[in-house]
Amino acid sequence: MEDKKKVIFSGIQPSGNLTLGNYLGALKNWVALQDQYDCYYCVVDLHAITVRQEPKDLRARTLEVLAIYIAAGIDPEKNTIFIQSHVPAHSEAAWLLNCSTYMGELSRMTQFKDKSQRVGDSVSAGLFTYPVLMAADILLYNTDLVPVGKDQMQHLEITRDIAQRFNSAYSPTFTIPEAYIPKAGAKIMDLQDPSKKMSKSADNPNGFILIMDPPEVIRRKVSRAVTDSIGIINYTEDQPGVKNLIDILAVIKKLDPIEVAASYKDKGYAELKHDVAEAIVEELSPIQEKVKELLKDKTYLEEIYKKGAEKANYVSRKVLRKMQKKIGFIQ
Ligand code: AQP
Repeated sequence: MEDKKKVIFSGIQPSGNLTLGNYLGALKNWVALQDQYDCYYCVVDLHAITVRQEPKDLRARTLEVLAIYIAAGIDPEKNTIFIQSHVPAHSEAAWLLNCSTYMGELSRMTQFKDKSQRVGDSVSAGLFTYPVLMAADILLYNTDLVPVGKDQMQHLEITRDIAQRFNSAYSPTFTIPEAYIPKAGAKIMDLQDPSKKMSKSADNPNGFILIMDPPEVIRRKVSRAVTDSIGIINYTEDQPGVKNLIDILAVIKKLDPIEVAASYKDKGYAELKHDVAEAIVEELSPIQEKVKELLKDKTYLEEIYKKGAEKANYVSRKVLRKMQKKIGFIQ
């Protein structure tokens, strides 16, 4: 009998247009993993509303993210691709897990600290409990591996803690998931402030490259990327802007960043930026074409997310029932 494949769960929020960071840190790895694992790739719209979204934009972006998944190479025949709000078990399990989560541990989450500062007084309770919803997403599928960028590591650790707490308070219920952090591309930095990660909701659009940015915009943003006045290309933390450009080039070209840096030893920043921009354009152009095609065929996209929701509902409902039973709810 064939061995059961290990399970992967991951998702991206339609909280803005997807960036090169989302692509290199998450999506590109999802594609590489799809043959080996039983993968659930979700558009996490419930997460997106932890920060206020314009309904019309949220609708459009949710479909665009789905189209980007497929255009990037995630095969809908091999993977379960779905929209989070179509699977009510996520919200229900999140409530149950909220009751096994401590305020103290949620207060330590750096994403909450960063984002709540940006939002100011109107910070939602949802933003605070975001990691619990993420734990529900992962645990409902008995996930073994979660491919994420480095920024999500803390959320994965709290997921493991919540799962272990639930398992020991009741009885073994959840698989304890592991993070799958890519060796390269795990943290792409903001082009204008390389001390911050590249983020789709950053204030300065010159800091991020969008997957759907046209070639001339990509070239312009890369040419304006902040570097330094050292003038020599090295791969070091002391030159975070240059290091970030080398990282981007290395991940796209599947090369070692130190070797990339060495090959630019006698070259200038302008040449490095030119090559980085061209590599990004070459990588993203075919994806952009496919996304545009896919968005013209809403019926096809609907077929995919409906089929995905059917499978995800079936699998997650079983785990939710198990949780409810163990907690002591009458079935
Ligand atoms: N800069 C990055 N480098 C590498 N990986 C990244 N990811 C995000 N930014 C980078 C990875 O993309 C996946 C989806 O992230 P998300 O959209 O669910 O939320 P996020 O991590 O909060 O991403 P953003 O772009 O910063 O969104 P906003 O601005 O809405 O908060 C995750 O696997 C993440 O690690």
